[in-house]
Amino acid sequence: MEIKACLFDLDGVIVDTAKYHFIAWREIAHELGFEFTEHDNERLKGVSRMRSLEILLEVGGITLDETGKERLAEKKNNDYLQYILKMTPDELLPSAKEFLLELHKKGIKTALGSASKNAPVILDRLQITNLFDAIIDGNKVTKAKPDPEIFLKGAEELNISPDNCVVFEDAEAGIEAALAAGMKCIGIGSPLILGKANLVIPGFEGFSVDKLVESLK
Ligand code: B16
Ligand code: MG
Repeated sequence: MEIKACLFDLDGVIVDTAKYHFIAWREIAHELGFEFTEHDNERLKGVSRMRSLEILLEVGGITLDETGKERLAEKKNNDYLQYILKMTPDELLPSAKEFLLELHKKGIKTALGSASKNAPVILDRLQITNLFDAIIDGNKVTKAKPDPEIFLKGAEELNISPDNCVVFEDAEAGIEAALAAGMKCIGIGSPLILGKANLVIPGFEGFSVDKLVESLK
């Protein structure tokens, strides 16, 4: 295949925001009177804010009406924002920025495809907004991953056909979304969880555009 664009998930691929999501959700669980563990938090990765709250309530065995849910989701987000507004470029995952820069140098387009409605703030804090030719975040989609909508919109904004696109994802639902979009997919993390991807790497350290091209031959 000819690679004309790379699309990136944010949390778990470019930066680890999961730790801040965890602190903010755990605080909500404590207020409701139950414990929320890091193991439980794994279920929230790549999932929308409202769906995350529903999973949290499921863990605590709590039922709430829509107004109650809206109030808690807003409270969690206000807490979470306090953490991400303090983020610095040091929090970029190793070699992620270097890989984005290499893509630009080689004329390969880039897009963000993140479920997070806070993605623009995070990119700004990390000082990498200008490294993306298109930004598709949770405000621009109606269907969550594994639906391919987010990546198809990214390809459309870049004006590149899905068969010339490669997605980088850390969540199983994201890999399914990429494959359903007709794109190739590189998993970031463990092959045990991301086995459906075309290739799984632990991160961008030691990775390069040449290695990407070679692996998709
Ligand atoms: P927000 P990604 C996802 O980011 C997170 O993995 C997930 O835990 C979070 O609930 C979701 O963003 C929504 O985030 O509350 O900021 O809109 O992996 O899709 O980049
Ligand atoms: Mg992710």
